[in-house]
Amino acid sequence: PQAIYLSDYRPPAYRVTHTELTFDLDPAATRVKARLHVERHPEREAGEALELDGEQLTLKSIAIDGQPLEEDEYQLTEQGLRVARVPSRFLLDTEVEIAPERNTALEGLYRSGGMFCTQCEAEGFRRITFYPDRPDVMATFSTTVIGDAASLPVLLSNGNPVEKGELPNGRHFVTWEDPHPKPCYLFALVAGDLKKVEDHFTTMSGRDVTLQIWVEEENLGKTDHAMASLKRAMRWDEETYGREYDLDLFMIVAVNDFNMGAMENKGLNIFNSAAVLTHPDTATDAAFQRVEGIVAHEYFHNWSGNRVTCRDWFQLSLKEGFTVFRDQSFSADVNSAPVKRIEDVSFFRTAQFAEDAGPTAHPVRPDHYIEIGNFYTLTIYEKGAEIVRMLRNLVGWEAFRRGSDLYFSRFDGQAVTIEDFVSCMAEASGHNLDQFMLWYSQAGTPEIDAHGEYDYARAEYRLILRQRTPATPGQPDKQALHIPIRLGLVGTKSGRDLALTLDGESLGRDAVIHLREDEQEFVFTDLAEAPVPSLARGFSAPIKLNFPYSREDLAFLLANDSDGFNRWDAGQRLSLLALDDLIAAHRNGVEKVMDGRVIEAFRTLLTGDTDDKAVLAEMLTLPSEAYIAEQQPLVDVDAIHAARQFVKQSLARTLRDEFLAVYQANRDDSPYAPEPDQIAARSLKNVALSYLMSIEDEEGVELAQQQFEAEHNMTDVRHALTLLTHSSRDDLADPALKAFGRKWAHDPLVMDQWFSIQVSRPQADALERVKFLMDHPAFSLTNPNKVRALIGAFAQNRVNFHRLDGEGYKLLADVVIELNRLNPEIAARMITPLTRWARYDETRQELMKAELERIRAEDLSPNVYEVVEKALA
Ligand code: B3K
Ligand code: ZN
Repeated sequence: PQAIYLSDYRPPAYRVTHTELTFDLDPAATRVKARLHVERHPEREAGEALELDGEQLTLKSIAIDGQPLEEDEYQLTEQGLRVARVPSRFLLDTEVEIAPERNTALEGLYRSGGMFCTQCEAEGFRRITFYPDRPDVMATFSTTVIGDAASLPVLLSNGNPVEKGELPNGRHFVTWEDPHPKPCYLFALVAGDLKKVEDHFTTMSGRDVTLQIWVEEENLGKTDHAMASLKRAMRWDEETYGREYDLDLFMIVAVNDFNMGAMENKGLNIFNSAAVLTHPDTATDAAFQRVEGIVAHEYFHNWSGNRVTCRDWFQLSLKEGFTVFRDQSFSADVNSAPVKRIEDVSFFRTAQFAEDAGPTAHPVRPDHYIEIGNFYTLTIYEKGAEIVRMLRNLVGWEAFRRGSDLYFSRFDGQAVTIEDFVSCMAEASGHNLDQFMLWYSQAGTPEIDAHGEYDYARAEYRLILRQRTPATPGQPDKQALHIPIRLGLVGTKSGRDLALTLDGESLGRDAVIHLREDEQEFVFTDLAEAPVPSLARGFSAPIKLNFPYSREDLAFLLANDSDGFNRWDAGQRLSLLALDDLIAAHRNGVEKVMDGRVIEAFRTLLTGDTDDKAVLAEMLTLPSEAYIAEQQPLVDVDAIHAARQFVKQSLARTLRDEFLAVYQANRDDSPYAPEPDQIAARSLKNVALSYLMSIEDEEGVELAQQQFEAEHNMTDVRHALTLLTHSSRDDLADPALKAFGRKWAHDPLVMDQWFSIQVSRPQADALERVKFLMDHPAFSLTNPNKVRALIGAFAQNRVNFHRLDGEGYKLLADVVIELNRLNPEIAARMITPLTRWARYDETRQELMKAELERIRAEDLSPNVYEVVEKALA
């Protein structure tokens, strides 16, 4: 496979202004007729060949302006079709045959259960018909779908239905027209025996929009939350960004087999059923919130992605980073903002930091790739969103909104670049963002070493910041970035944020300073008391910030910081320091001693009166094993697990009564609602229960069993089941698992949870369970949700995946080898844990590399090839 370079970008030689498609659906032999209205690109010379992308297509006929082409007038290759001589403007007619039932890659047109559906981003449309499959070719579409009337009563595509009718042989058709020019990656088609739930939305200019969610009949009771979320998102985008929906119909379809969460096809969003269906009995609070976020994300793409799209796939973060930022802001506005930020950042610092430090590290705008499907990453999405967040903070919301308005009006209907976006922000704000652009081209996580000193005599605090970004593959040398650091100086006597004066300028009590050089000194004057600095508040930049905090400093910030995020972070840092000692003790075979300061900090949290239970639940949650691992120079899986378990159990033993009191105080028998107050109380209660269960406290066990058996809502049931399953007692685990598995055998999304819970247990039988469950009737290697639930969850089970006999690695490699043939996109994602081999001890390194070599010896898809080559480079 060949790499593609950003620097090679050229506009297409020919563009398509209008596309007419006719699908005659058949599982084994679907016919696709395409009539493309083609014209030469004004910037390109006459006489160039027409090159169309096409893969796995059987060409049946081809004609230009009605004239069938002779065999020597065109060439077919593995990648597409070439016509050497074409006029400057013409109609191209082709007919191809494809086999949706054999499409296990789930790209292009495929079958999911009895239905037909499509996934075209990034390059799936070329598996449907010959086409210039690139986002800078934008056309209006008219699509006729023909199918069997009995088995496929519903035939959907983008835009508005304009005609329908009966055909001979029990077939029928519907014609759809999408008036908005779009790239083919936004094309969608769905056909199946689906039922709909319908609602309406009146837009800010008073237009009525019909909203439909299409599902299989048995899921009709699981759409309320998605519909409510959609309406909230539509209103929010009008109020916050001034964006109005632009068609009369907006449809969401739930499908069971889907590689990602969802897809923003124009007017016809296709969703993984896991990302849209909810019910109090089957979905957890986290799932409700995830659905809300994804529904909003796909809807927001209607402007940030569809109306204004990407010029080429290197610009992917243009739409994804901006849209993630928009959905995060939405979720923060409609739920608990501090908790949303804590959740997003803890995920980011665990998973994106690991990506940025590994062999597949890449800039937010990569400059080359082999397979774009490998670039739907945390870096493109989440780091891209952090960059947009920094921009918003740098220029302020009002200028940001003006910049956003300018961007949408100036580039409406166009395919543009990241520079186009940032230059609107620069223009609207008057800021110079040249150095800031480096965030897009430079990979790796910047590390900031901070030092501070208070001078009593001069009443000054000197803060020195040094930045360096470690080398990443292909980028040995890094330049200094423009890093906004939001900070406060918390007075050690008053416990209050002190007034900040920098270079004679008064900045208030919470301010942003700008680090632009490798090293900079900031001197804050007129400080009557010594401060503890609270740095990078709210995670003001995607950096690692090191400051030599003492444990007393951290306990102080945990108690006094006015920034909720940093208060939480101080607690995490305090726990991490204690964990460091315990990890060392474990490795050296020394007796472990619990740090009393952590216990006192927890006691204060548990007994204090808090107004924010959701944040308190986060503060009582220890850093995850994965996050602790991120902080270690070399990951010692067993020591990390033992140390964390030790802290948890020590806290539980000492504060048992306090945890029990918190549990009891937060029980609630009122009917389930996914509302912030209820969610907060549930999470606090469940955190408390997990401490009690960590010591298998008698009363805790009883409460967990009661909670499981009460079947009040899935959040509580699932949490209790997890605690019982992860306990050391099989007499607790087995009956609960059995009961749950029997009760939910009919519901694939719940069975996914059942799979995950058991294969993530710390007990030594996790791997055997995976093998056993791979033969379970509810498991299937061709369904991405199942693969993630069983294999993906096991690969996150740190002690068991990293078994010293290498069996965990072997199992994953076996699955990757099979998936490489079935579904390359999923296969490439599943390898990720093996690519991180450099972080482990020598024995594990060798075992992991051996499995990567074994994969490399296969006949590889470009997706898997690219990842494996990087991992072994
Ligand atoms: N844009 C889609 C991504 C689909 C890519 C699959 N290869 C989902 C989203 O970000 O909204
Ligand atoms: Zn997206």
